[in-house]
Amino acid sequence: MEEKNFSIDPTTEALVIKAEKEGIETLWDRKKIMKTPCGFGEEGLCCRICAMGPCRISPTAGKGAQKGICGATADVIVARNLVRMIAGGLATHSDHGRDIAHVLHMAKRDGNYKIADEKKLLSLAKEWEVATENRDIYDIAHEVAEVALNEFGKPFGSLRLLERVPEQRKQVWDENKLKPGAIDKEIVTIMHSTHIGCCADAKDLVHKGMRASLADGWGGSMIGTEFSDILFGSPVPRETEANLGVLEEDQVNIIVHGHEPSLSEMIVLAVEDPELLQLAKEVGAKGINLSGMCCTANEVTMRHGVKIAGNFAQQELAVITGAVEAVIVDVQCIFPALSPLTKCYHTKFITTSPKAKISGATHIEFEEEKALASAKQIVKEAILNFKNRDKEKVFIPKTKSPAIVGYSVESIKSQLDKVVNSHIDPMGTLKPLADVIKAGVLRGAAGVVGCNNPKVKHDYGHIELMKELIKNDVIVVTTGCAAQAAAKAGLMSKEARKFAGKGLATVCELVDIPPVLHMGSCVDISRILMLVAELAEMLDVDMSALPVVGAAPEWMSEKAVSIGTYVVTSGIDTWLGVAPPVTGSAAVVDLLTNKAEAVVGARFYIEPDPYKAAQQMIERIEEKREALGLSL
Ligand code: XCC
Ligand code: SF4
Repeated sequence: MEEKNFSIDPTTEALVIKAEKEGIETLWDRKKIMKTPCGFGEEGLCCRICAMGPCRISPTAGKGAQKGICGATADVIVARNLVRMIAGGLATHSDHGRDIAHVLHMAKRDGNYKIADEKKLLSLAKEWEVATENRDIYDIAHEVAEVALNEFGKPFGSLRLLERVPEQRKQVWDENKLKPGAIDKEIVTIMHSTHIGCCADAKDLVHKGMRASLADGWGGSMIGTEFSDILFGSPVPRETEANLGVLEEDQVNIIVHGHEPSLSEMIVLAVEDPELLQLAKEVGAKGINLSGMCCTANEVTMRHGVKIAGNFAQQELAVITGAVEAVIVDVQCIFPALSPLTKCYHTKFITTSPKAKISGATHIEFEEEKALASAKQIVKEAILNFKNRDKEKVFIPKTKSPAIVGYSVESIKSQLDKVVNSHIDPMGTLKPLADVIKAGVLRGAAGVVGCNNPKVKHDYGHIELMKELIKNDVIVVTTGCAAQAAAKAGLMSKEARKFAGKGLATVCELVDIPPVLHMGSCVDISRILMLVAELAEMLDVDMSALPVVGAAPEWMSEKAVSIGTYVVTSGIDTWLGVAPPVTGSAAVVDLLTNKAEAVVGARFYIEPDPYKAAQQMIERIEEKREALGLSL
């Protein structure tokens, strides 16, 4: 790694230098070896859907293959590849949601998993017409869970949670046949329609992708969020710290990494177990220090203030500190590289999900029925590993930042109530937020979400974009690895007001919030959807009319493709910092970045430069304000 220009995070630089000295590779080394990416793949023009191929076509070069062997055109190949990515993302988020619903289904008063937010459960029961009177709360929970589980495979009708959108949006979806059916069915339909010799119409394929994506945001992801809140509590604002400096030299360091809170919640309990704490002392540690990476970190920081060790691109670096006793993972966004890497240090790499076994890792299956016992066993392994730490190899960067996290829609409302409407008559609505947007004190709101991707300087895309937006009085809500970038950069501390424009700074002061709000993990983008839906209802307009925009500056996963698509299909313009593999088809690019607007009222923008993207987002916000006749 000669050029050290791959991250704006000082811990990242420092640890990559350490890795180099120790002869250890990181994602940036592997990226370099990869050289130029395959041009066909990058443009979406490689099809390996059947064994007559793979077919790689060059429609623009004017020579070589113009069509696949079956006759599939560039438009068809690109669209099929894109919607398969959507199906992949939808499957991943939704299977997570399903798992959480299963956990609620087995929750018991005297079990490992209990109900933490009865109010939310009861309101969901009411919404789904589950009887609540004179019933045991656990019976209600089990029936609500069953209703949710049926959303995955029901033979008729569309999804119940779609009822949450304002009338105007329902109409858009009705008119354009965009309402998805059962969640699993949407995935199956895409896999079927993209099989060799099935759907060969790019427009129709993209339409299918848009419809399916709604089953993610307003289906599987939303179930994930709702049920996690019911089981583990709806987040409220709390303090935490972020970046690799949260690791402690004299403690057993355990990192939870992955996505589903069912595992991490139990680890949170296990590290507080007096016997295990005693054991930690016996092995010479001062305590057990738990921190998280990726969305698991977001889940446990939102609900317990567990510290954030870092985001996606930092998972290897955590191990390279030499100070981590165990990395405990479940599903998604886990580098297979952690397996050989952890062998170069003393770190135990523990997989726990039957869905994500990784060769070379220690697999301790996390059994939900015996959840706490499994969690304790896993933590014990970590403690016993403390003695194997090689002090010579330890280097923990000092950098960390304070952050306030925990902004669920409910907590945003109660925060607004606290100050704006004083203590007389709490409204429990977003009205104060709608009012400051109407008045122009805030110009609008932006959701900045998504991953890290070595095609973008680590965290640069997120941070520069967020700073530009808040400087211009656009409040930022964020989830996923983008949220962790913000926490690390200090944008979630109260002091971050100094980066905000005058209007936003005033609101932050009045309402006592940072200018960038952590709303959770990636499934929690469903919280952002609900926020926008309620805001639209408040102003009695369609969601697409609001001065609200979305962005994924450093996205990389199929999940992100599904997210971007459901955000656009929900009427919110979305900026991507990395081009998706669709540029091989002018028609598909035109559908996504232009024609979509006539159908759903929003479209994609592709803009790698965060300053330009911010400018475009602000312009779009101002256009929407003008159309609504809001103050200039
Ligand atoms: Fe994964 Fe959810 Fe992306 Fe981060 S933001 S890299 S998908 S952890 Ni979801
Ligand atoms: Fe080639 Fe068509 Fe088969 Fe794809 S489906 S590999 S384009 S023959």
